[in-house]
Amino acid sequence: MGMIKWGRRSRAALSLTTTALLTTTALAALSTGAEAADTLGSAAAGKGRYFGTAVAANYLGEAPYVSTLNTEFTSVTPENEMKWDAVERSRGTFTYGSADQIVNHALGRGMQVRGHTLVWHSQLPSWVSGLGASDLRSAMNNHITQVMQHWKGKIHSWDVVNEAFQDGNSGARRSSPFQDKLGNGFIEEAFRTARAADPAAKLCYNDYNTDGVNAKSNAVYNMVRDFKSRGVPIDCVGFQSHFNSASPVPSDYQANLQRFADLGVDVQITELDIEGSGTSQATSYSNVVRACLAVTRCTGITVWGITDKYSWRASGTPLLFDSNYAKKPAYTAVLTALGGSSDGGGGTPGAACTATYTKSAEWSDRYNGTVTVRAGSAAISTWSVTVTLTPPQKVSTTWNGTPSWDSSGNVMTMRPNGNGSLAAGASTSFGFTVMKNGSSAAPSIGACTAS
Ligand code: 9MR
Repeated sequence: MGMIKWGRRSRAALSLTTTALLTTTALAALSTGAEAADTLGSAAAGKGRYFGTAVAANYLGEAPYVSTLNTEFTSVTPENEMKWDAVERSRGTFTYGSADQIVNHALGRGMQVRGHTLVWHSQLPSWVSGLGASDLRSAMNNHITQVMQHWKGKIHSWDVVNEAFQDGNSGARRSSPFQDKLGNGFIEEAFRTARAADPAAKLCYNDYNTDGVNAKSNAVYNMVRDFKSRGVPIDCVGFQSHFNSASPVPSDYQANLQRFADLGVDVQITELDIEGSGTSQATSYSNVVRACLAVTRCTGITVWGITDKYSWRASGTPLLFDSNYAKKPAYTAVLTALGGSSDGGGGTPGAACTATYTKSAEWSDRYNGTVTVRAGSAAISTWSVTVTLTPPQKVSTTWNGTPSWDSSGNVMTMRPNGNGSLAAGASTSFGFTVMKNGSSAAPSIGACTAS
């Protein structure tokens, strides 16, 4: 943790010159007593489900990434490391190193692994697209067989075929080397080959824009119904669930999951992320979790990344942890929807706080910052706020709070000195001196977390 030596002292009130203002709000979940705080994984397990995340091998050396992963999640999906271009970049040469890193990390900690993905038109090496039909058929079947056998018995569910249907109203298959050269039968063939390669793995079809009832999901539905009626092996359907304002959580999301489940397959939410922030993002996340819990065969939820910092659409801040790994209101909403409790007890239903930053003084070599923490419409018993600096800035002094630091030394989490309780609407403030070391950048203030 702290790599920095701390000096702390009290100061009299500062004269405030407001030159910067940042406000963030966090909602804290219902607290059920003095037991330890739940995690996403433990709360989901209480409902008989896994709670997973996409993981990138690149970040497994980053301490807060790994600690958040290990604490909160019970399933992982390699974000890119099992795709065709990662594991068989040239024909017949298989490279499993990065994916193995993720698989070993997960299995060593009792997490499940989702395999993603075997047959997909994207991230496909050009040697595959260049093959003629009969060569392509054997390359596809060999790829499925080799990759599945490498992790035989270790993968909970495989996305055997990914995104094979077109967007829009046609209900048609997407053009791809597989579709164009092998015809409609390629999906069935891929599933049959997959069943033979690792009979213990659940075999999923995975797609996006199939989250509500629409032409595309109808086409997938008809395919799954046909597979079930003819005994083609399929165990699950993945609903990616990438949402934003142009593509919000559909009102018939639950009904759509249910109609697939009624065909006799499991349903899984496989790549959930929802662009937005604050309460509206939190509400959408909560709706997704509630929908899954209402469908008996919805066996788990995977979010498409841990932190907004590394999201494939980072600018939309679509995940549960902000770029400083602070829990967002969406996190609390998910935990609450899963029936979990977000603190160690003593919290108040609806507890919330805001954190407002001002630069209160400035000199050539340093500036002072003040953060005012204000309780929302309910009393709170404690709070925490993250303050992230721009390196090589360093904090030299703090007052009116107890700081702790992440391993980078750039992210300070401030908690109260002693009793942190605040009446509804009441405020307190803490302060710090930032040595500029060449950068006058304002700190970024993360979500205020209250309980
Ligand atoms: O998140 C993945 C990103 O890092 C890759 O650059 C991208 C390449 O296609 O794939 C992203 O993951 C996709 C997933 O594999 C399939 N569904 C859509 C996901 C988001 O694009």
